[in-house]
Amino acid sequence: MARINMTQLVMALTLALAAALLQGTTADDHTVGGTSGWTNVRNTTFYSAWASNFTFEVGDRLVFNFANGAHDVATVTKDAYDACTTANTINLIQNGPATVTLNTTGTHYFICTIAGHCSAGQKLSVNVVADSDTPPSPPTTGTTSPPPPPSSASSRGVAFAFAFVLMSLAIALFC
Ligand SMILES: *[C@@H]1O[C@H](CO)[C@@H](O)[C@H](O)[C@H]1NC(C)=O
Ligand SMILES: *[C@@H]1O[C@H](CO)[C@@H](O)[C@H](O)[C@H]1NC(C)=O
Ligand SMILES: [Cu+2]
Repeated sequence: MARINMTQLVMALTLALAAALLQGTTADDHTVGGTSGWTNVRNTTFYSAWASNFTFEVGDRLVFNFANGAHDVATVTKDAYDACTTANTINLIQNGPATVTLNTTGTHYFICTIAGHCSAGQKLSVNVVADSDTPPSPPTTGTTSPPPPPSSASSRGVAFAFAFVLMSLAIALFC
């Protein structure tokens, strides 16, 4: 008997979808430097500016695109990052493209060890935070059931588009 207000229904659906989307995020790949890749950009703010566009979570991956021999990816300490020294390199990857999984929280430091590149700006520091999408702990009682598969990036994209359409409809109904 209750009359359903169409606008309220759309708003409720949109909110429910938004909540589902926030829980559905998965590990992301971040292509370092975007289309420029991992190169001697001769610009000391370039990679920090790139990194400032993203939130890096445990489980995310950095993809360093470079040609073998032209560059490399050294995982280093903060001191080595600041001074561009290669003596105490923690890990060195010489084959590109290279994918590095961010396994721990805190700041991770990467430089290129080819002479002159780091000091010219080919260095990256990323602050890694806890995964926002840690699944809730399973119930301690009852039969065990497999966890639901994480939603794929493409299904999230479709859901985002759907949410956008619903939001536009709600706004159109209000105005
Ligand atoms: C250096 O990189 C920053 C960030 O991408 C950019 O805004 C700036 O224009 C660049 N500087 C030069 C000289 O290209
Ligand atoms: C991150 O964890 C994966 C899987 O355990 C491992 O293969 C990889 O070497 C780790 N990466 C680093 C930088 O420790
Ligand atoms: Cu280099």
